[in-house]
Amino acid sequence: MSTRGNVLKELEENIGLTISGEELASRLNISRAAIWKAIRELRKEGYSIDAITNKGYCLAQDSDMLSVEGILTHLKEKSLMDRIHVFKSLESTNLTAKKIALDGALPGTVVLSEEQTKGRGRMGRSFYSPPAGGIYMSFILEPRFDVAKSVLITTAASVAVCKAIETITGISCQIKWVNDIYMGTKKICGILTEAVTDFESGHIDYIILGIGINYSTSEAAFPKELSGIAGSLFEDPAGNGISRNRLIAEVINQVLEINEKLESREFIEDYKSRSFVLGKDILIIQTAGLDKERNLAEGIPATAVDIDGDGGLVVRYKDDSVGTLNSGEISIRTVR
Ligand code: BT5
Repeated sequence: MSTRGNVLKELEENIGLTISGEELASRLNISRAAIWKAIRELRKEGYSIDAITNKGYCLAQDSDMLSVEGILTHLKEKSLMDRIHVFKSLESTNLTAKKIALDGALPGTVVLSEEQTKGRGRMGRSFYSPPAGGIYMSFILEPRFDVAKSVLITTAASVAVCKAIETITGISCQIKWVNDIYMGTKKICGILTEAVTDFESGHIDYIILGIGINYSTSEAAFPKELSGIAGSLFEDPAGNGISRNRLIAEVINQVLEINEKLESREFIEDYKSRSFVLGKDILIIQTAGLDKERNLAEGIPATAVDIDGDGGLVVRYKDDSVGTLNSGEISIRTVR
């Protein structure tokens, strides 16, 4: 790690506390001049670091700059450090993750960006991703088994994100099948799972799991068309003093843990208990197929009755027949 990285790691591990230049220099086995140079570099990047005479340096408690070092402090698996990549601005973290996967990036790699200029949702929709206050991240994952089950990965990831949010912030969220996470009536997170396929063999090489969380994006930062739809975990731009790095690390911890145990499907019960769709009357909006126009306008009324072992939504139609929705081509609206 560079001197800058080492100094940042020490400051992140002691966020809100003052460490003397002498202490830093001896821990890192470098000169005090080198420490000072690194501090200047970090300040230039935007870190708020106080230099307190005769005491030392202190990274402000409410510092919320995304960094590998800040994430690493809270990461269970420290060896993943080299697989975390933080960018200032990207079109889409899913797109970059796909590109680096094709260039040989290892499973477990995570791509993050402060903002996305073309954040993607499902079915050609967009995910609004302004800078400051958002978390936009994509995992490169190995397809563990039949990828037709990719809805299972989305299901598992929804549980992982809810658990991470709960652990770090104490806020409980609910899941709308299949990929939306809500706090109260507002969507605060969306998940997009995509496959990277070998063009010749058709074999799925990687799964790209993209997660977008509105952490402390202000109401005013959302475009008009999202008002009443999108919300954020925190109104306070400083996220109530909890850094995004901390939540990101916990999301990584939880996603990797749940992904290891995907086949056991243990998380399905957890998913069900967080689902706000089960037991409700819904409209199935079929966005693919011949009936597109009609279905978009009217939807098919049904009742959501269960989540099956593959993350599919079991529904009962008005004629009492039962079916399962597995496709990502379907979205659901709760009847108001
Ligand atoms: C999603 O699609 O919700 C999946 C979003 C995945 C975003 C992540 S961010 C990291 C990674 N890189 C990417 O490029 N994407 C992933 P969908 O279910 O299709 O929902 C899209 C709809 O949600 C839009 O049509 C809007 O109505 C609404 N929406 C857009 N931006 C939003 C936001 N920031 N917060 C809440 N709702 C939003």
